[in-house]
Amino acid sequence: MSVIILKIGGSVITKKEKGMQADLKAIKRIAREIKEAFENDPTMKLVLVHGGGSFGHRIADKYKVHMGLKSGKQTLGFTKTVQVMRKLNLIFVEELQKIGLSTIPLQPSAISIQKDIKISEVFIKTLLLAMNLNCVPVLWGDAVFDEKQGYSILSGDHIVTFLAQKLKSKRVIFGTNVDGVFDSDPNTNKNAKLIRLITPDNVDKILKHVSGSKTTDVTGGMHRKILEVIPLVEKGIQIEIINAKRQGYILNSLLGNKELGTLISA
Ligand code: IP8
Repeated sequence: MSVIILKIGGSVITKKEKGMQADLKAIKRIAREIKEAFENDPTMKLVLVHGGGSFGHRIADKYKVHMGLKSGKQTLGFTKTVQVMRKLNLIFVEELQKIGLSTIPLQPSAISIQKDIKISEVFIKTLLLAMNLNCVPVLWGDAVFDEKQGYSILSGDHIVTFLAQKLKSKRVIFGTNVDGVFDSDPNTNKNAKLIRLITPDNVDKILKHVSGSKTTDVTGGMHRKILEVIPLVEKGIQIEIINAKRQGYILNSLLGNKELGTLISA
């Protein structure tokens, strides 16, 4: 049974415009959808990853944690970034546990390190043991120790691409706050069309129209996400980008519907 990796974007579970605030309504709905997916398929193997949203990105940006250690003043910011992400994760995992999902938080900054902003080590055994006991591991974008730079940001997307390969996953779902990848910016062009399929052959053309993130985002937006997953696609992993703000989309994609957003596949 192949593992599904589901990343829930920080923009889905936090309110970006309102300081540091979790979107409890969205988290509760997502929890229900995941629960229903398990009721439909109790053998499903799932790993959850969530992003930083208004919790991690602003504080990381304030102290320039993503630039690595340049001045000692940043170190407090590094520890604060870890702490706010723990807070967001606590809220997220608590809601999942409340409705009966055995979710186990695995703090990325405690089980992994980077070297020059690339994952160099992850203590993956904890995750495997958790899954053997039918627990759903929950990881998140975090500030982590970096062997070269002191510390750096490990984005949730990067965790996803790393785990997808390690766990030989066949499907990765990115639950974002947009319907998928568009051929132009849907915020400025009302005729923008949703691209249903991206392949390694058409990706360069598509990337010319895809921008980064519009809000404070120290790890880049959709552009970088697509670039990062192409090597996975070439290894036969299917990537789906869906709008996790839409009711039922997480449930339906977990149940196997691949036509909800943009599919990136060979
Ligand atoms: O939102 C970044 O994770 P992402 C997390 O998945 C932090 O890119 C701490 C900024």
